[in-house]
Amino acid sequence: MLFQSAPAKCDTKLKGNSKTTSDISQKSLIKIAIVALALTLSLSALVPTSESFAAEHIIQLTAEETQDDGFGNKLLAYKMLSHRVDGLDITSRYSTEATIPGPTIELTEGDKVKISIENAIPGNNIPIPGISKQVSIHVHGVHYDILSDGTLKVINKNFDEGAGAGLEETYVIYEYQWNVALGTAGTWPYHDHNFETHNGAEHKGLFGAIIVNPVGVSSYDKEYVLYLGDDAFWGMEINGVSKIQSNHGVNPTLVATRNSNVRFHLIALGTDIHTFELKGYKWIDPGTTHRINQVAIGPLEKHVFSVIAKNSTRYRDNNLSNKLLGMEGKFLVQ
Ligand SMILES: [Cu+2]
Repeated sequence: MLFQSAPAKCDTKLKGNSKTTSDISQKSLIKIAIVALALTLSLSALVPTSESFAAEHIIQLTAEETQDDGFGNKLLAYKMLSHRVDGLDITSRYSTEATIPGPTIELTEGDKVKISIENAIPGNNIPIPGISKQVSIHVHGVHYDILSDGTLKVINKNFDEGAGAGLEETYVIYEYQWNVALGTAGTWPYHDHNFETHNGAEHKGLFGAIIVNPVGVSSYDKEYVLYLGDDAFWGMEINGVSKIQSNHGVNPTLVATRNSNVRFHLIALGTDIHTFELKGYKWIDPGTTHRINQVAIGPLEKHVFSVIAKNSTRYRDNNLSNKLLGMEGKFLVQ
């Protein structure tokens, strides 16, 4: 779209000139031709490669029951069954297990996504009046119509938009369509909205993130996705080259090579306000020229920044109650 709209702008500019071509000397015409050529060349440098622009993603997730959380509660987790980008199978970059956090899905502005959810939680297809057993995918940031909201009918007024027995509808698999429109670049959470209540089971482990990159974004050696829960970080890392996702779980140890360029994606879940610190590091506060060494982040806020990995340290939440709960992890530079 950038490419298509730009030549139109160029046309407008030339047509908008009150002089007709006969009024313009040959010299001026040559000048205009050179400018137009330079403009076309500079714009064509912005044209992305086919694999990163307007790609079609076909994604299949399941939601599964995992281990006991230590208090007799079963946790739930998303698992990537299949991810194809314009037909290319990239499923091997994800864990073969259901993980908390769920898979991080990397997209580029301009992409289109068809993403389905299958419910693999035992007993999910037997309706119980007043209780939803559906699981869904409700995403933030990207565009979609009401049928892809991933909520129950009591919220969206259309359907119970998930897999399993809902309050009214029962589906084995439910598919959503996302339009990764221009202007949606950023890191956004997705989560269940339908399990047991209309608020869903994000707190039981059904959450993940999408990273929407602008076209032509610089690449990073590692990406760390850290969710700030009310009592722990949940996180994972992504190798910038192989795109393999690893080190999932609570307060994960994040690993980097010395002098590599790494990017942190912080997403706050739950209800607490956090003060994130990466001790010994400073970074640019996005949208400003300020260098900061910690950041306050509240429910559903996000903060994305990059640093050059120099020294091993710890990341932590400096808010007293969260600090007392041990909300911290290692950042190992090797
Ligand atoms: Cu949400």
